[in-house]
Amino acid sequence: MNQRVIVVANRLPIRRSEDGTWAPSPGGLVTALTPILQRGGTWIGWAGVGSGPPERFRFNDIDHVAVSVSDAEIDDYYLGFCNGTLWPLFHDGIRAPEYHRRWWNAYQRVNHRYAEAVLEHSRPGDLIWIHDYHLLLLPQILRELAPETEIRFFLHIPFPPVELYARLPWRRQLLDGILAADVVGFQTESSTANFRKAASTFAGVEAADHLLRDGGRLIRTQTAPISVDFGTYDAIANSPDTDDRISRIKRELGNPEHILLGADRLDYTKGIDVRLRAYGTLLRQNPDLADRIKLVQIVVPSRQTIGDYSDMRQEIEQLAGRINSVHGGRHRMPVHYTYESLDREELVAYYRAADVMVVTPLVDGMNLVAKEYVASRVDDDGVLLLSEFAGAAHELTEAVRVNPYDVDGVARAMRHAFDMDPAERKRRMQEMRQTVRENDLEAWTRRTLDPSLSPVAV
Ligand code: GDG
Repeated sequence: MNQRVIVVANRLPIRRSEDGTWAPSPGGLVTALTPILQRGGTWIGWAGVGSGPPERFRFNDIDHVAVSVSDAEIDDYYLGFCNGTLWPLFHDGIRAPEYHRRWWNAYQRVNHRYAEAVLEHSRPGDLIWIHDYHLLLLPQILRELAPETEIRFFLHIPFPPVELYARLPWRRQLLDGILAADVVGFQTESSTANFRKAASTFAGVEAADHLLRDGGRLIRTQTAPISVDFGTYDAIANSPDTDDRISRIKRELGNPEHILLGADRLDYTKGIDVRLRAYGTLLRQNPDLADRIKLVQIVVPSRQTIGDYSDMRQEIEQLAGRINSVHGGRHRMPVHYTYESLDREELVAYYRAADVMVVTPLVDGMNLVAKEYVASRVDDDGVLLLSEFAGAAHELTEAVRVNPYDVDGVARAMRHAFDMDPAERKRRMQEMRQTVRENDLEAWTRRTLDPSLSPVAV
């Protein structure tokens, strides 16, 4: 595509390194978009810290525009409306969403600020590509200020069933916000269907095929499951450095017979507590296993100042501690728990060291960890245990599927996973690798930026 792409997301794809300089964030989206943006695009977002970089700067051959968000707005817009209202509501309401007019006001204000930045740093003909739940009002604000702009929007988290969405006091405003985009993308068919139902119920648009008609405008909806950069994971996993890391990791863990792995951002949607409970059940039912297996749980710090998150952390740490005190001994700890962020090379080594990857979200837009595990298993081995409520479950059909609400079922699935015979493990992993290889991040980018999806004439 020759059009210049302006990516707008809550965060810029950079982070501050320990020496105070800026470095690219290691995220997959950044890797996928870098070549496109290096041909002349811009990334607009918040730098993640109050005293950020200059407003506009070139980094990694990409123009970056930093939007400023004040401390009060971090509270009301980011921690408040984004992560205290929208995040829980859009994740099946598994924590009670809070509705505060002050948060809503801040959300509107910050969305307007992003719109000003887009207008200032784009020119006619650019494609504006807006990401995620932080910026649901942005398409409409832009459409009003610059009606001819081509706008695409992608939601990374699930769109909830209409019965839940109905509770939102600002349900109409947010739908109108999104509906001003030309193309609206979702991770799964059910999110797409939920959005279309909500749009026809509360925003009075007509739905037909993949289109929505809003007066004289047509909006296209698209289901496009996001993926990972298969080649990069495959290459890291194949490197001699990874082999050394795997040996070190296994040695440090005491060379257990079987390693189960969980790696998640701290979040109550990820079901980290579920897998610890299931693991405790497994050990209770099979006491002989405590000497032979180890669950490694890596928790990446996230949104730590929100009460639900610190509560979840405490609960997880208590569960891990209890399992170690009940089933452990002086020289054995059945759970190895860390609360830290690892670099990607180390994470891939853990993926390769793990006989079973345990991914048990109660609800998840996609879950990239599941796909990264598959992309890293260059040895065609390893079993993926995957919640049926992760978006990734629709594609990774050869995973061992679990209902994360059924703790006994998850415990049985863990046992089944490491009892699985090698030929079946290989067949399943090869099939999943084929799926992720063919539907990798580049394929997703091609689909979501496909020029033939451009505005449809009525
Ligand atoms: C949202 C949606 C959707 C993990 N440990 C470390 C680390 N990670 C990286 C993984 C992975 C990413 O974090 C987590 O991605 P997920 O997809 O699992 O989850 P969310 O953060 O909730 O993402 C989700 C996604 O958006 C994309 O659309 O799939 O459903 O909730 O890439 O590798 N990264 C580093 N250190 C770690 O220890 N650096």
